[in-house]
Amino acid sequence: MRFQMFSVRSLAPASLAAGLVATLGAGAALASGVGQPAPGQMGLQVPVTPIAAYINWFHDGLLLPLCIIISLFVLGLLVYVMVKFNEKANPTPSRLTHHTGLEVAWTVIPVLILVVIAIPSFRLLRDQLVIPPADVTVKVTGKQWYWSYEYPKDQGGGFGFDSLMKPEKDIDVAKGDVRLLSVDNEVVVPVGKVVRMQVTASDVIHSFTVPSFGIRIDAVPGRLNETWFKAEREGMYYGQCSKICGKDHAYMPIAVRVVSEQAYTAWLGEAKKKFAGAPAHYADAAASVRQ
Ligand SMILES: [Cu+2]
Repeated sequence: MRFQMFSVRSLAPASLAAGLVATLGAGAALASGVGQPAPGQMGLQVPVTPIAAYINWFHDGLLLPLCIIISLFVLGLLVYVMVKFNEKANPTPSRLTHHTGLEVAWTVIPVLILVVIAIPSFRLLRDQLVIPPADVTVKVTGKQWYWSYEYPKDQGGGFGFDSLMKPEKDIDVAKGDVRLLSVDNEVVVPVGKVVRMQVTASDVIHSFTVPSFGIRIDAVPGRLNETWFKAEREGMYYGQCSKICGKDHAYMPIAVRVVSEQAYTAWLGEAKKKFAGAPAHYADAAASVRQ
């Protein structure tokens, strides 16, 4: 505990600065886009799932204020000590070495603060990890350097496709394309439904992350991880691979289009025709694995 007090103290100026910057940046964050970052944005992306909303509250409503209060308190203590107990103001220092009351206080108060943080933190973990009955399941495979998606047959799917970043020359801003985030084939899911993502990888570890859904889970070869989201708003939501996975790590975006139930059913019908047979990249990847 004492060690912790020291480390908090030594970190104080840095965390204070971060807290102030984040507070000042809150104005800029108001202008943040939905489903993608906005220029100059400081805060988190606009949440569109209950989990993401909870994460935003946890960060902006609990952790950041606590951080700012503790930083200001420690700064105040430092200034107080510097003014009151410097050599000039206090030429004969006290020889006091123990103060039971103070020691109990600086042990118990941090413990209470940690408990206050732990309760919503564990609740969030439980909500993220205990997956409610799913309406739609999609399997995601991270590859160097793109994502593949599979829609199971028993849910009207029975097809898979690769999703690669649109090259610079194909970006059409008028059509809503976003540089470095738009892809050739988007994942399409229905609004207001529980979507379960089963996530794995075929080569190295990747990480499937969509900030506005509040999801981030590692894609590990040989392991099937699961996460879920329930988007409450239609639209395009972007994410990126969040585990350094090789030279094109920065160029394997995730693009999820949330649509109405009817539009989803229509898309399923089209996609089944469009993606009939194994996609070209699947064949490539399989061949390269066999070599
Ligand atoms: Cu990756």
